[in-house]
Amino acid sequence: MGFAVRLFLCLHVCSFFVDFTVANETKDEVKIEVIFKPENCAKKSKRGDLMNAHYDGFLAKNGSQFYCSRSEKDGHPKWFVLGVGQVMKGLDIGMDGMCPGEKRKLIIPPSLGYGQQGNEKVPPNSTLIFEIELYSVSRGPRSMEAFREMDLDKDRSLSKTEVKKSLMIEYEKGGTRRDDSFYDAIIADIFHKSDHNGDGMISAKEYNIYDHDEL
Ligand SMILES: [Ca+2]
Ligand SMILES: [Ca+2]
Repeated sequence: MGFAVRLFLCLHVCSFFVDFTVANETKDEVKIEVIFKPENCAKKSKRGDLMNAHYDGFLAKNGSQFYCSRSEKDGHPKWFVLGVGQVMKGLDIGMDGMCPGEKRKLIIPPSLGYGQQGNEKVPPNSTLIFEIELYSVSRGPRSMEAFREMDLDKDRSLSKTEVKKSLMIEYEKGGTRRDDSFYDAIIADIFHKSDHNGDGMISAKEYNIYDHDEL
């Protein structure tokens, strides 16, 4: 339960991550420089893991900073799922195989970053430099185990009621009551992102973004 709920929270919190254009030049790659690696690294990040990290983004051409997660909104480290397009391609690639506590510098070509368009802070065709500190790696937030736990009536589909029940367990652990509007906002966001065919249910297929075929 915890993982799934945390993923939902992540989708909620990480809405600043955008979809990025896929690389069209195969020779482009991310350069990875390991700045610090903890001695003890039993668990390395891989696709599908829930990541918690701080990062700073700079333009390679003049070193100016265009992004800093520390000064963004609440300043908490960002949550996202690795390897599924919640962050730009270059971060998905460059943060693979990373240990909790590790620091990396990534040099990301435009094709794996903001591309030809750029964004409001990044000019078109910019090579990007990211300095990353990874705090935690959690396994498989979208595991089938988590899905089955949430799917109370076992119809292989998550209704809004089922999602709400799992959110309530998570949010009201400490005994704090939340009102309906609190949950309605989160649930609307979750369904907006996961209910691709708009039928008001999150099917196993819609939920399972890792191409597993266990169901
Ligand atoms: Ca169900
Ligand atoms: Ca659906």
